[in-house]
Amino acid sequence: MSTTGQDVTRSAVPRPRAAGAVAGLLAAGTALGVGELAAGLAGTSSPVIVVGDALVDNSPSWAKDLAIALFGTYDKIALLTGVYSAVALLSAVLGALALRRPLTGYIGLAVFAAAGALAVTVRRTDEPLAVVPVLAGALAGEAALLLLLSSLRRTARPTGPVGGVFVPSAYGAPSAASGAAGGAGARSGGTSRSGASGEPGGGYPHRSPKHRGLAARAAGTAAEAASRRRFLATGAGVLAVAAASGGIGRFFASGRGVADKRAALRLPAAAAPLPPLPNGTDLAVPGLPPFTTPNPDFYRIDTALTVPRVDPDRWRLRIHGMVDRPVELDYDALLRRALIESDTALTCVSNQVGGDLAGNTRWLGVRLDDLLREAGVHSGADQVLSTSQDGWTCGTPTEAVLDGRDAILAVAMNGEPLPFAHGFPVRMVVPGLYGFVSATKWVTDIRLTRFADARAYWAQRGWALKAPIKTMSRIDVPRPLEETKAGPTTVAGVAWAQRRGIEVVEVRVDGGTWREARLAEVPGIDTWVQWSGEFDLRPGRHTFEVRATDNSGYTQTSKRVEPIPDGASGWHSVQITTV
Ligand SMILES: Nc1nc2c(c(=O)[nH]1)N[C@H]1C(S)=C(S)[C@@H](COP(=O)(O)O)O[C@H]1N2
Ligand SMILES: [Mo]
Repeated sequence: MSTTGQDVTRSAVPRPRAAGAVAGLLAAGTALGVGELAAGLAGTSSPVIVVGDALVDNSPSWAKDLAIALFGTYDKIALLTGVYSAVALLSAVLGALALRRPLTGYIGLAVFAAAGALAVTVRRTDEPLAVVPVLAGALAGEAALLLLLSSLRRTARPTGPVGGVFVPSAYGAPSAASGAAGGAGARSGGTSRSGASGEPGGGYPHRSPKHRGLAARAAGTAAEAASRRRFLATGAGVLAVAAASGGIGRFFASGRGVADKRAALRLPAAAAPLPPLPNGTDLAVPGLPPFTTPNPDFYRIDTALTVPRVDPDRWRLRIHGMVDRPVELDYDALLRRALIESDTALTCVSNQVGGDLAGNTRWLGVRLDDLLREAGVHSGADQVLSTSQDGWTCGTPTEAVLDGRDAILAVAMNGEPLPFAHGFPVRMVVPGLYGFVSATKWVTDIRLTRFADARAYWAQRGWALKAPIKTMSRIDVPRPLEETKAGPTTVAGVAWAQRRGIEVVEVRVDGGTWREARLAEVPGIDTWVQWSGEFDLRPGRHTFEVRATDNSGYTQTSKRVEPIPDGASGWHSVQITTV
């Protein structure tokens, strides 16, 4: 083979190893980007973080000390930089090797993934789901490598008279292949497009080595440009996917910083703490929900597709509209105010008779009436229109906020900062009103206005403007259609009439006489109350019914109405079979 042939080979595929390295980097980048995205979506740590954490967790203390000595507080950045650099270096080498032996690349990536999966399993914290982003990333990385390698390979296939020359080079083996390919190029060149391509002198076989070299170089330049374009286009596409998925993943993950802040929060104690709950709020009937609803069990109702994660450091509340002095508060300023505790049951207007869209807890928060008085509410401003971070609106009667009940900006429930799903960092709670007119989660804006002038979210959709919670009772035990043993049978449930309190709960079986149920203790009138009764049942089918009377003397009506527009009514009944 002539020197010119060698020249052609070299110029035709510019630094194939470099292309391989780039392919390797891009594949690894895709793996990391998609891993980041999957982690963001799954709410788990990203693969790089998992690997970094595993390294930190499992490195000897002298290494940690050294790292801290060398990098100080930048030790985490140094560690991640190290992880990224190692991945970059290894993937570039792998990519270069994969040119000749694609399998090396695929297996290499799989080994990366296995290392990531191992990191997940050796991590001390229990986060098995973190393996999902590792696998997703690995799959995406393999796919990217496949695309990139095949774009390089296609590049290398004969594309013209001397296209064959590039085949071996493209795989990074210029010396072994150039001779054979040169011959192939010469042969095919003689019978194909050489004439048509307008090259002087006709077919290669009749040319001198020098001529052959020149022609090949000319054709090679065209093929080279095309090949480069193809590889660049594929590479750009892969890069875009990697960057976009990584960016989106990061965006989702940004909420995790807020989770850390929430976890680290130490809320001040209440300036006016309530006494502990009285003994006997729980009747200890199996199957009866506890008096205090555990936060994770608290019903959740909102219009948010993804739970907003509001950074407490960026949270602001504006109180404005029909007021003398608009107020603006940040989270610290809110927490500097006197906090009160309030035992209040929340209820959703959509709750059906017997439904479970109610929960009871001890809230911690700042009195809203104080704030409104400081702002100086204009007369005629009959609506407190609150808006959440995500744009949901809620209209609360001003008089309900100002009449002395525990209308609060709540920051905690059941001794814990509000869970994200329940409005972290700040929500409204106004006892006695259904949630849609009182309980704005992630509240950021409160405007004093008139019901005549502004309609809140659900009011625009046919629900009531004002919606005090209706007196309600529910049977929780036994469950509907349960089969129980004949004989002594416990019936139990909860009842609520926030702002009035429950005076009596009555229960009856099979339409018999109403019997007064036993009532549990309560700390106040704004919670629910547990009740229970005993019946001696014969075998057969039985129907229990319950009704409550509140402290205003009102007894629940048997008239069934649907939740819309202002809450369901009617007696709850449960059928069972005893054997
Ligand atoms: N931001 C916001 N707050 C909201 C809602 C909403 O959709 N968005 N729904 C309200 C309704 S209808 C109810 S019943 C209560 C439920 O509160 P919870 O999810 O903490 O139980 O939140 C209220 N606050
Ligand atoms: Mo609701």
